[in-house]
Amino acid sequence: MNIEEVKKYYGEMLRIRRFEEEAARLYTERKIGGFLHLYIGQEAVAVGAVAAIDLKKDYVISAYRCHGHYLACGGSVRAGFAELLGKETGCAKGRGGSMHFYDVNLHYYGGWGIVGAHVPVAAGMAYALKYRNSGGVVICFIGDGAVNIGPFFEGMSLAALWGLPLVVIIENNYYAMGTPLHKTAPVEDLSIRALGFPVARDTADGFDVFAVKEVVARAVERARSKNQTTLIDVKCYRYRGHSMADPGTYRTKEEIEEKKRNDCILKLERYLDMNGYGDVIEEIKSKIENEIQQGLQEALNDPFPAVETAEKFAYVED
Ligand SMILES: Cc1ncc(C[n+]2csc(CCOP(=O)(O)OP(=O)(O)O)c2C)c(N)n1
Ligand SMILES: [Mg+2]
Repeated sequence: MNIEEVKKYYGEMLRIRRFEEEAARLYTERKIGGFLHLYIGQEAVAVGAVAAIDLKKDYVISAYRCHGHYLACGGSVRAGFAELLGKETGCAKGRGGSMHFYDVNLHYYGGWGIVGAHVPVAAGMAYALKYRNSGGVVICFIGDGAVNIGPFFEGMSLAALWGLPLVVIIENNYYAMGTPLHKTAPVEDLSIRALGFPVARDTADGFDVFAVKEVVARAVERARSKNQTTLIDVKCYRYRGHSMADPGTYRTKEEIEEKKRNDCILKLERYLDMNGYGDVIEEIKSKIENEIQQGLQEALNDPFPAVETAEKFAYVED
């Protein structure tokens, strides 16, 4: 492993985890309205995938567990917290909240609350990139719960038919709310669905940021050079409940502890430690902590939107 890359991805994953831990705290303090779905445990998927693309020309879109994808695309900690808090400085001007992070400048197109609904949107984006000969690719993150829903099939069918530069990543964390994977699919590898469209398929270990990067890079190359769509099953796990309102009675503590032993961040921390970079770990931790605390304080002090603007920004305006 390249040590500079290890440091970079370690920092990026830690940044997401610390953001999520602080978000959980804000939620229990009742400072955040609506739902809050945390990404803790799955950080290697967003960071590994985004490491494989070029955000100058490529685009990212994801579901409602979206804070990690936004941050991995270079989203600001302050604008993220501000969005959760409903502040004017939020990345969606405080109108979207937890499920609707968004930043067109970063090429991050949300943050979608309806399961599977963004797959046809991703196909449309990929169509536009191909039509304009831009050389760009779209990465679309979905959950394992999305592969049984109509829009998934509609988007994938068109992607196959039109040969779209699209990479669909199934973040297969084994659960859709409280429903375990074995109750919704006859196999664990959901990339099997690729055969029916057909599109290319692959799998990756979502606890290993380098493995995710490698597999996504291959798919991106296929999309860029041959306009071929790929469906990737990435095995991962969310340590927290589906949302903050979920007591998680459908799985055991032992199962969660077993998954945590393979944690994507601890793995890189151990690697750095064993190779004599203990001081680097502390440096990265303190840099991230400063960024998190500063962004959080700024967001807490930021203003709420003015009441008279309540109806603005729902639609594009001239
Ligand atoms: C069309 C639709 N049906 C139901 C819901 C309610 N719902 C919200 S999240 C979710 C489970 C999705 O699980 P998965 O796709 O595996 O994503 P994960 O939460 O594991 O990240 C459901 C059924 C919804 N948002 N949209
Ligand atoms: Mg799931």
